[in-house]
Amino acid sequence: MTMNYSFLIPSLLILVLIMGYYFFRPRLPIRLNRSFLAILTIDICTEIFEAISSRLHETCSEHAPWLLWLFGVLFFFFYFSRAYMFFVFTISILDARGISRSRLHVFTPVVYYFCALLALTSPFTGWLFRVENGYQKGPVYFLFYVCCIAYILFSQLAAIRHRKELTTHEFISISAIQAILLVGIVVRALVPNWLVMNTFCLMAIIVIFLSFLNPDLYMSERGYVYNLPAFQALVSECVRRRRPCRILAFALQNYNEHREIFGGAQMDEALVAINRYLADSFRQMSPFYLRNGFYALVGQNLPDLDVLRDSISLRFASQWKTSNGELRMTVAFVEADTEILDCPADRLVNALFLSLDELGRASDADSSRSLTDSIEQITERLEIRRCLEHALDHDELEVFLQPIVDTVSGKRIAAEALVRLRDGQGKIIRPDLFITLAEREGYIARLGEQVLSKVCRFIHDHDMDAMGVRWINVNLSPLQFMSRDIPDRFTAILRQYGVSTDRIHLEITEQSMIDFSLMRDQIMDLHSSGFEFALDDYGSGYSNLTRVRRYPFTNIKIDMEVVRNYYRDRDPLLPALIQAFKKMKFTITAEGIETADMAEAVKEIGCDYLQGYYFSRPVPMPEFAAM
Ligand code: G
Ligand code: G
Ligand code: MN
Repeated sequence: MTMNYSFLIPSLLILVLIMGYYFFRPRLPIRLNRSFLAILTIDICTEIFEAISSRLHETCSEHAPWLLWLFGVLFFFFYFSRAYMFFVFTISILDARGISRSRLHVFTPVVYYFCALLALTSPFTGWLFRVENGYQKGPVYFLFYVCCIAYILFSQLAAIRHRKELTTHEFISISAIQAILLVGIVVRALVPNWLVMNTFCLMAIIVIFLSFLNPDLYMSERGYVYNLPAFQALVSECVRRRRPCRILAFALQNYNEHREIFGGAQMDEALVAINRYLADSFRQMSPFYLRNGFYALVGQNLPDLDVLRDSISLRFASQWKTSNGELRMTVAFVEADTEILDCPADRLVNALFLSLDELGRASDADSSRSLTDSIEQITERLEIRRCLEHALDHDELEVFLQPIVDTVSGKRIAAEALVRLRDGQGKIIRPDLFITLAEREGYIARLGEQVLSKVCRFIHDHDMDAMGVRWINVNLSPLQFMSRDIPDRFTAILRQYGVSTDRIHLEITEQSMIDFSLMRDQIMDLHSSGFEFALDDYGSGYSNLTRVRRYPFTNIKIDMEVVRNYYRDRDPLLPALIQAFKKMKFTITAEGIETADMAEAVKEIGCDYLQGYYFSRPVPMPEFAAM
């Protein structure tokens, strides 16, 4: 049988080209890259041994049998290794996405070990192949196909199992690789002397290269250094494999202000210069541009971080040349050691950004801090989120009520509902902590609805008139207006408890009163359903009276800081303002009343309602009912 080398030789040449490219371009020290190098190497070896053994087969009468045995064994050994390596590569992709290994992966190498052993022992057993007038198939030669097909199946199963964690593009690429390999096996079985499997392997390698290893996927758009996805991949691999890795990150201080003053083009030039400086000066490390003027250097055996920091500080003491002149920037550093920190990679990266954000805004140049504090902060935030999720799921948010007192009668006339959350030990978590978190992470709508439901249940269960309580104020976050159906949902909740809308006043803080038309529409909608509105914390934000008049507020709550300032200085501004508001038919509530004197002072200038610790702190609902 004569062999056809016209597929094999071009494949080999292209492989050498890809290999050269791989070494020439920058590459991250992660497992994905090493697996790819392993595939390339094993594939090149397989092809070389296939070429040699095919040639030996054609000219077998001229060679000693041991030579045929040797290259036969080498060929089969590498052939099995290649099939296995393609599978290992699929696992590395999953690994790079932080997908943990399953039980499947424990026994998958077994097929490979078995086949490799079969190849290595063939000279003694003759099971896989024999040397007899060239190569002859042994009784278990079919395992040659079984092994390849098994690993193709394993790869595809792993991809299907983790379909959700992969992007569509990744999933399609992995599937395409398996399809190409499978077609290769079939063609090879049909026409073994064409040596065509190598071409299909090459195609698979090209798909891998284009989809997963193209260095441009991992390089910063301004060149020379890696980007954020590369940083996440490297750090998560170090953390997961407990590979010691040290990070020196730094922030260009006031980066955004610099960008505004000097312009994007100039700043980009400076960043390119910085990238180049980092890539040239710290060759033994991986330099990254993260975002927003944040950089990081990562290395396994970094030299002393202090020395590194000093050398960067020194460089930043002088200018960066741009085409229009020179730019000077200050930096501040964050240091981290993944071994010492011992926390999940995504938390580490979040904490790093938290620190860099702070340092980027601060002005103490060349300062340096360790990541430990930010990690604690992030951990605390996660704990708060856990408690919040639990409370939302189990209807366990607490609502406290603080009385609002009528200045004329001196009796309570209303209340403000204030949400409370407890941690695992029953300690109250500060509302400003969990409300901003709820707003940032998308829990605020559920939180608001649970508070409203509990307030409505309270109204339903009690004789409000007997308690002298005419309405209850409920705080609204501006983010709650982002869902279109808030008017419907609110009226539905009231209907469920048979509460009429005039029992509920909705508070919106002055700071959140940005002009945003959806919010205005929704407020108008809610207002026409009968809800009244109060403007909360007046005087703490931009006091634009024109804007206030565009909304249907009936009550204005003077911020406690403003009340306190008036009580101290008796500045005539507040009385004048209150007179103006009263002419506009607003009622006025003074917040933060802590003493009888304060109550007297604000009563004199015309406030209608008072709220504060002097009358009562916010208290649990049963306590409020018993007052
Ligand atoms: O009592 P206290 O520390 O809870 O209030 C802190 C802040 O939390 C207040 O400014 C108040 O507006 C806000 N807040 C309290 N309860 C709620 C609520 O149910 N929803 C929203 N959006 N904010 C609330
Ligand atoms: O921002 P808003 O007005 O919605 O929140 C009211 C906040 O003010 C709540 O945190 C409440 O606990 C607090 N508060 C209420 N009365 C007083 C008071 O007399 N003194 C102080 N320091 N805080 C008060
Ligand atoms: Mn309020």
